[in-house]
Amino acid sequence: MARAALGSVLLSDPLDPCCAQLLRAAGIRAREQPGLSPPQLLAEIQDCDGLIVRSATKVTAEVIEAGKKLQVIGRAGTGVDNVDVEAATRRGILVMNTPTGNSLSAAELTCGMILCLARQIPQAAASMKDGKWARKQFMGTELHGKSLGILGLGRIGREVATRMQAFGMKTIGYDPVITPEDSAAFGVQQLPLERIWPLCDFITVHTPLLPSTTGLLNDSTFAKCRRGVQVVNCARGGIVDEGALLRALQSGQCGGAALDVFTEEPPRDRALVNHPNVICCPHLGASTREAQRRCGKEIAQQFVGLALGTALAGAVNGQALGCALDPQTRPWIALGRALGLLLQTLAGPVQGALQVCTLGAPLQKAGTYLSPAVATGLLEGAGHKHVNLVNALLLAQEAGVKVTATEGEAVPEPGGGDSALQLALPGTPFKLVGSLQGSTPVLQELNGAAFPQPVPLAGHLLLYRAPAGASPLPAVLGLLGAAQVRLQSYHGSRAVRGEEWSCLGLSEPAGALAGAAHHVTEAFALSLEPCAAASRGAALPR
Ligand code: 9EZ
Repeated sequence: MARAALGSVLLSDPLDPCCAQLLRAAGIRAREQPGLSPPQLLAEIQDCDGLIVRSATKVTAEVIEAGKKLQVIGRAGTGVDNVDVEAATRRGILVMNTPTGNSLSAAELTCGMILCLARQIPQAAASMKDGKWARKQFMGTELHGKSLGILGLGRIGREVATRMQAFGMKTIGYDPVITPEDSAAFGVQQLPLERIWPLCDFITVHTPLLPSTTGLLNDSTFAKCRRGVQVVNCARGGIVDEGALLRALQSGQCGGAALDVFTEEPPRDRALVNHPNVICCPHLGASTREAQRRCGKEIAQQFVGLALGTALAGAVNGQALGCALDPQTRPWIALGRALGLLLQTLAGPVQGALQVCTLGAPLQKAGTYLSPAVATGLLEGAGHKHVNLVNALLLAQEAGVKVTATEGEAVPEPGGGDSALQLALPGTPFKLVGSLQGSTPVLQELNGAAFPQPVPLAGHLLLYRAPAGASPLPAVLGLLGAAQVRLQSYHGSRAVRGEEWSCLGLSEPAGALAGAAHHVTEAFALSLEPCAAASRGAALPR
């Protein structure tokens, strides 16, 4: 495949200078054009291979459609709230972010908020600026010995925990994906949420915004808290339900809240911002030079890794793509694609269920990247243009193919290793089994007929089935000779139900050999890229 790489990348927001420097050092043209108007952006994006944004640029479906050459969109920061990921995925455009670059800055702001809540520092400062000396109004609480509930124990939650432990706080918490042993290592005792609520003097949230975390603090959970609990949200607007928070503040059930994020930004409803026990910032969690520099550097490094085909980090919609860069999994992706293409060639327009079954321990969980690989081959075989590992499953679903991945036990196959990939169309005879020989994809079995010598899935192939013992090969060879096509390999299957399959490797595409159909029951031609041309160096391998 041609080395597509990344020619030109547009940086449409203010980013740390190191971002453009790192791109240029890798031979990528970096165009720094912050502050473009939406029409200017639509014009500038047309000839760009990549786009990097921070928060200001809204990467809408319209922008994505205008980016005819666009292969990758990077966000220098956590989350991709300002990118239409669905529209990008449909176009096969990879979306990346830098999930960790902001963590320390977010954790530090959170700790600052906890200290501010405990001593009402912002309110006291405002009172001083207002010309007052109001000492009685600002009696605070000491953090030492108080309990801090940390909901979400990823990178930010644990940095908050270790810092607040230095103030003598007891840190308890909950996270469904972190084990109690892991959290004990950074001094957080995990408890079920129902036990956490009544124990906390302070609660801070550090979860992504998901259906399961939206309104994590609500009327019902506030009611289970200690009276006067203080709450911090420096994560995502909506994790603390804003209506419930206002009601809890008004009743005194909540003694104070610190908000860096809002469901609507900037918030048009100012009721929370104006409440005397609320302190707040305009989404400043990542607003440090260090975090900006780290995110700018990380997104540039991720673009360079992609351009060189060496690594894929921070991908939001490209799990399968990352596996395509791994030398261990890349041949399996090539196999999936080849089997998908072969299935499409044999079965014609595929509709309904397509089962992708991975056999053997080495392919555990491989369905997540082999399903898109199979779908890529299937859609390419059906004539779809612009299919890649990013959009294949979405496009397959829209074409009426529901790909399901399952896992099974490996059956030792002649010449195969201890793992295999099986495709089946339930309710039809179509079933393919393939594996790898070294790093070459091979076909082991076709509709139940095993090949004693597995068939390399590369180059130009002619497959046909004929009654067992009919020996149409001489006639087919005659046709090949007449068409000046050389035979490079021959593989025959065992007989099943009185029939045998033959697979011929040819020097030229076998399309002209439709005449073979006179000598056999059924014939199929397909061409696959030579294995060696796997996707090294391409910006977006298929
Ligand atoms: C949910 C969570 C944490 C949480 C954290 C993450 C998916 N998920 N859910 C409820 N990463 C605390 C309470």
